[in-house]
Amino acid sequence: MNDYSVYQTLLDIRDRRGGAFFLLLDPDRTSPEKYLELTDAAAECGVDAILVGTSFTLESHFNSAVEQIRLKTTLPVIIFPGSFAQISPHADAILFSSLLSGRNPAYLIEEQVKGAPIVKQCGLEPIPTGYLLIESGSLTSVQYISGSLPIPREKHDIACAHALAAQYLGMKLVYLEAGSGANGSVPDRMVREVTGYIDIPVMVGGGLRTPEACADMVEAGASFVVVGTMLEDTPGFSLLREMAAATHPLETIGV
Ligand code: 1GP
Repeated sequence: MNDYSVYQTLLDIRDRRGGAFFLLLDPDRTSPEKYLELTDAAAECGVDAILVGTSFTLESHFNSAVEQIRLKTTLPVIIFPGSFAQISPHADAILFSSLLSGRNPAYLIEEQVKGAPIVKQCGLEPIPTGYLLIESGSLTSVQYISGSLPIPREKHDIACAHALAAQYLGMKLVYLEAGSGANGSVPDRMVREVTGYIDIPVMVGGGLRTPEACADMVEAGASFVVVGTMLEDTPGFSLLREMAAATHPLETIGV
C-alpha cells in the first residue's frame, strides 16, 4: 500500500478545487470506443478520478475494460462495484461499499465477505463507503437488483441517521445515490443536511444532467460529484468540461 493513499489524494483535490469531479464509466452500457474516448479526454477536461463499474452489470469483460482504461489515463482509477465479480488488479482503489440504506444481507455484508480476499490479492486500496440509496422518482436498477427500499427523498432525518451510522462504523465516505439515470437527483436540501450532520466526506451521484446541478451539490456541501449517463450519451467533451468546472468552485470564482 502506498504511503499516500488515493483517498488522501481525493481529499487534497477537494480542498484545493472546492470539490472533486468523478467520471463514472460503465463498460456494460457503453461501447469501448466511447469509454476510452472519455478516458482519454478526462484529465484535460478537469476530471479528478475515474470510477468504473455500476450498481448492476451483465458484462463479462470487466477486468479487461479496467485494464484498457488504466492504460489511457494517469488519473486515479477507482472501482465502483455492483458485486464481488467486479474487482480488478488494474485499478488503484475500490469503493468498498455497504448498502446501508437497505436491509438485504447480501449487499450489507455477503458480497463484501466474498470480495475482501480478492481486494487484498489485487493490492487495491479499499475506501470503506456507506452507500445510501435515495428515492429518485422511479424504480432504478440498483433498487430492483438489491431488493431494497430507497430512503424517501423528504426524510432527511433518516438519511442523516444512516450517514452517521456509516461514520460511527468507521467508514470514510458516504455516497448519496439517486441511481444511474435517475429521474430526480438527490435533493440539495438532503445533501446540505447530511453534510452538516456528519464529519466524513459525502459523494453525490445519480441523475445529474447539467453543470448547474453539479455546482448545487458542491454548494450544498458535497465533496465529490459523480456523473455517468449524461456524459456517455452526449457527443463531444464540452459538457464534461463544464460539469468538471462547475464542481471546482475555488477555481471558477473570479473567472
Ligand atoms: C450511478 O451515481 C452514478 O451510480 C451516476 O449516475 O449515470 O445518472 O450520472 P448517472
